[in-house]
Amino acid sequence: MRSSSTPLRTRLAALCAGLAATAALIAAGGSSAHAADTPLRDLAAAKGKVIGTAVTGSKLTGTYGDLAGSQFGSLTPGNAMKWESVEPSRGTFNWTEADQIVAFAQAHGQQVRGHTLVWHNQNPGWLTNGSWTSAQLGTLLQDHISTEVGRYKGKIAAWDVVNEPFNEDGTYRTDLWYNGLGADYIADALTWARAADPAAKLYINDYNVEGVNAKSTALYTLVKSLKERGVPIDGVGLQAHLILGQVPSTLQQNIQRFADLGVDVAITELDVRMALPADSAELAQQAADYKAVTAACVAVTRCVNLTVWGFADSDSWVDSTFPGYGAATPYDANYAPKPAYYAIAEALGGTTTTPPTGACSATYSVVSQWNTGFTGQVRIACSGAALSSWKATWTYGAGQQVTQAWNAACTQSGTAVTCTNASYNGTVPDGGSVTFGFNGTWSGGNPVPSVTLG
Ligand code: G2I
Repeated sequence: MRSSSTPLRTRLAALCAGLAATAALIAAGGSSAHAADTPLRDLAAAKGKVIGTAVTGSKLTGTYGDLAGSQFGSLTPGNAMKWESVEPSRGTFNWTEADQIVAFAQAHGQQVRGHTLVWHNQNPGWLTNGSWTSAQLGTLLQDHISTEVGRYKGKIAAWDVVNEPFNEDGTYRTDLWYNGLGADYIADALTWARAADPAAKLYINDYNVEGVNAKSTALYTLVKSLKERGVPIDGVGLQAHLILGQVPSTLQQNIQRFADLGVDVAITELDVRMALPADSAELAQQAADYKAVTAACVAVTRCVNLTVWGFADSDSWVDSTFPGYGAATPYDANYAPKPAYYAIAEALGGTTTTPPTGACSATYSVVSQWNTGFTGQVRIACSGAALSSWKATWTYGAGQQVTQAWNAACTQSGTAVTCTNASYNGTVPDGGSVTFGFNGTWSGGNPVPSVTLG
């Protein structure tokens, strides 16, 4: 696209300039190019682990799709495989999103963790509002499991067969299933799932079972007894919806005690929520929390998978569920990796040159362009770091010339442009951004330059 002069290439250059953007990262205390770092899925594989993320099928394009496909070795449908999603009306099935996620995973060499078959939540109204005998309920459940597991037979690495069966005190949750079928709904569901796909690993999954406590001990006792009875149970899922600074000190010990029962363990829904707005201290603590959880999984051979419940802050259940809390995932809402991302990478044995204190990035874009002129802008955004003054520099490769700037003082010498903050916008707070604009001239081509922040 550089220095092109034919009409077609000129049009292409203009199009590219309008669409493309480039970013330079500066990190507090150092610099790095995160794009060159080894993807998390490769780091995890080298440790004998799989790292995964929950996903929404409709979002699997653009940057979201690129990151989901390149950084993660397994995908969990966040909602698409739940009963209300797949059978909204009795006997009427909708597999569209689930199929899409499975196809995406196959195209990207990823595993799929099926989620979830038996749960107290997100069941269709026709099921929860119905009045069923125990026998009818059992048949409905068996049919549901046979149909869904059968549909994806051979394509699902692991199923969260039973989700959230316990109360906090370790008693059984008195939901539709327990009330209608008794505690053996769990053994029956596992048995039906095994019959429908003998190759899939079958899990029981719950929250607040990460540390050793009454709830996790009830789960431990259940898994032990299922094993003793010969019921098919292959794994335990620890959801790990954590609060900042509250990784249980007994996490690794708890993972190990399940492993010692002869089952796999997965961290299935990891996120770490914090009070908003996120500041650099919180983001550093969050990085430490992600690192501790990842390290605990790495330390136990049978901890086979670590999945984050959404990889970007724009795709998390937390913000709407806990008003005032959020920023729970490893990427910010603009898909920039946060300190937590680098912390996971480091716990998986990766070396990153970015300190876990965050970074600021500059993004150049062409806002509009006409025959010989254009308007450009640069957005400087910080996450986990902050600036009290800034300077953005770039080199034009196709003879462009800045003629006028606003919200910055810009000078151009030859092809080199230097822009510094105005008196009123030198501060870029952690989690904030500053934008400045300029007009310029171009001819032949207007490629987007790389901006350096310093
Ligand atoms: O609640 C967090 C997770 C706890 N463990 C089991 C997971 O399956 C659960 O996931 C969340 C989804 O991430 C949310 O996306 O489950 C929520 C429901 O309990 C999901 O939220 C629901 C909203 O409540 C609905 O309003 C919405 O229609 O997502 C639905 C689909 O976007």
